[in-house]
Amino acid sequence: MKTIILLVIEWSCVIYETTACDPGWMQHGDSCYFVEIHNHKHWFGAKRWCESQNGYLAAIANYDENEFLKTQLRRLAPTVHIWLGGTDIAAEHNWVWAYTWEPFGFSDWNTGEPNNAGGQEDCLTYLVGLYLWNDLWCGSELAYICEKPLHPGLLIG
Ligand SMILES: [Ca+2]
Ligand SMILES: [Ca+2]
Repeated sequence: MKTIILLVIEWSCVIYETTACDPGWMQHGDSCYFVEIHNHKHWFGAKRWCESQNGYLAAIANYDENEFLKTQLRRLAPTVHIWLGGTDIAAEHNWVWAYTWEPFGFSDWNTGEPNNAGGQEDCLTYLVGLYLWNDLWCGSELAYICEKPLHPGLLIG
């Protein structure tokens, strides 16, 4: 009987370890997210930082993931727009997630966006406060959201 109880405890520990995100990262579904609201970077710098953490600039697959991130942003209340991992830098109006180069399957553009204002808006943001999507000049220094798989080795957008 004692052996069985010990086995159950060990089993629980294994489950806990494989379902936890790193400290400071938030779990939703099969991903972990890190929202950086103080250390602002341009889109390429933010992308590089996420990659240095074995992640990528967040790629939003569906309504549920989008609502989760909006809820976190309302709570954290960043004071600038927030970079996401979408871009049309390779081909104007062809929006893809830089992580996979797959086209958007879901979008949440603000009214009138993407407008490629000034002919130079190629990177995806959440608008501060509204948290609807906008295209913006990639060189803007903004907050950003990184994402990485909950289970390393699985590729999940
Ligand atoms: Ca553009
Ligand atoms: Ca725009």
